[in-house]
Amino acid sequence: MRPDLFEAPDYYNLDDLFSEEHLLIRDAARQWVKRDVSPIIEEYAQKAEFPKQIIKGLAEIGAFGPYIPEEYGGAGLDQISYGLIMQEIERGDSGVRSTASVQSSLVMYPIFTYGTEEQRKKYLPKLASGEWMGSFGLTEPNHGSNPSGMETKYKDMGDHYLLNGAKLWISNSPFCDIAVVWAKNEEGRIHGLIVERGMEGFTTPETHNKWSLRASATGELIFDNVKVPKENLLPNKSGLGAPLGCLDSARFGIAWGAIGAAMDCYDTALRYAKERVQFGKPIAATQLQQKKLAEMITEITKAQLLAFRLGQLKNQGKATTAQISMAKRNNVEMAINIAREARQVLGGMGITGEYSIMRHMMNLESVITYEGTHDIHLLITGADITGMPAFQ
Ligand code: TGC
Ligand code: FAD
Repeated sequence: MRPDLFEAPDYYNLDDLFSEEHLLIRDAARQWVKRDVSPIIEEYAQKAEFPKQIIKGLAEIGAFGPYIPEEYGGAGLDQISYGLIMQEIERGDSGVRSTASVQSSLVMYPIFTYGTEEQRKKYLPKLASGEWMGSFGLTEPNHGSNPSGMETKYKDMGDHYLLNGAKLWISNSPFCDIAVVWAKNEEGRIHGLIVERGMEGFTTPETHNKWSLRASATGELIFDNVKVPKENLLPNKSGLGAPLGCLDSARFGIAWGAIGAAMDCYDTALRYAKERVQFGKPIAATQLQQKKLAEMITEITKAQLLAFRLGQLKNQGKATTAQISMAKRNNVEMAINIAREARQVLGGMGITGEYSIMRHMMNLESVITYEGTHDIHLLITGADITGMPAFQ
């Protein structure tokens, strides 16, 4: 892969709206991605392997639990900082951002929000430092968009719970130390349980042959009569609302992250178009390529404004699930469209690993599906504005 020459577009001077702290945090993440992610990520994506050596760096830039209070090892930052960190990481690779999203929003968030003080103290500092890595098990082979139908269940055995079932498509599963798993009790009520690697009957086979998110490890979580200690149940919220609350946080991060992938594709295409000469002039001087580039920067700017306002609302505790859905849906679609257009600007070179665009494009096929598909987010908006859920 070529040297990382990324220059971030800021067409509407959004930097004026960020605090000094936001800019410092963002720039630290940006420099880290340039130094430690860009030079190696293509090779890891090609060989379909998660680069474990970057875990320490992710922890150092505050990517694990940015908004978790410092007393639990988090960075104690606001939501806009969280968004900016996700944006910068996904500028490097969506799969790396996935690892950070899962650790922060889907593992640390539920332990912090629904867990006991003992659970917070036991797990959060180790997750924040990257000493332990977590995964989040909601999706099942028969229940993706409709998690309320989940079949994974646990039984109260007196001194422990007995957990049975299977989760599919789980980011970080092959190497996770713990998994936050959503399962039904005997009354059919959904609860979160912390399952630790090494518990008998718990296995995490890897899912191979992915054409997307190749630098992120994905797998299953299989529970075959796993004895889970009673103190591993997250007691402070139950029902589908508990995992959906985590998804609000992760989807917010994705709305920002997708901007990073789009910015990288745009920046790459702009530079290439200025340098590539055909018919005696740079292709950037042709109207057709300018149309592509001008539309890209317009869409990126709109997405940045949407994310910024959502960040303000989230900081105030006012962002609704439907507002988060709209931003996730809009920004991921924006990014995938830009990746496709940017790939064309590079002609044949666009399909090679010399440039990041094709990797972003393939990654975004997962991003547009996970954390709620593009369709499901449209239906969430539809239900919100009409008051008539059309899921069933
Ligand atoms: P519905 O009837 O709407 O709601 C059930 C209960 O939950 C409450 N609720 C929420 N609570 C807190 N926060 C939210 N955001 C909430 N949304 C809903 C709701 O009030 C209700 O409470 P109660 O007390 O009345 O029971 O549920 P539904 O079954 O109709 O489903 C709605 C739907 C389709 C929107 C939901 O199931 C959904 O979002 N499906 C998509 C599934 C999904 O996004 N899965 C993601 C899996 S994790 C993942 O993909 C990680 S990728 C990680 C990475 O690598 O980055
Ligand atoms: P389905 O729900 O079967 O959907 C198939 C199609 O039907 C989609 O187009 C969908 O939009 C459409 N559809 C479904 N319902 C409706 C409806 N009511 N109306 C109209 N159309 C509908 N899950 C986790 O729990 N943890 C993870 O860490 C995780 N990581 C992932 C990593 C990757 C790389 C991928 C690809 C997925 C991951 N997922 C994870 C799972 C992800 O959340 C699901 O794939 C997603 O929610 C969709 O579920 P599904 O794949 O079963 O598709």
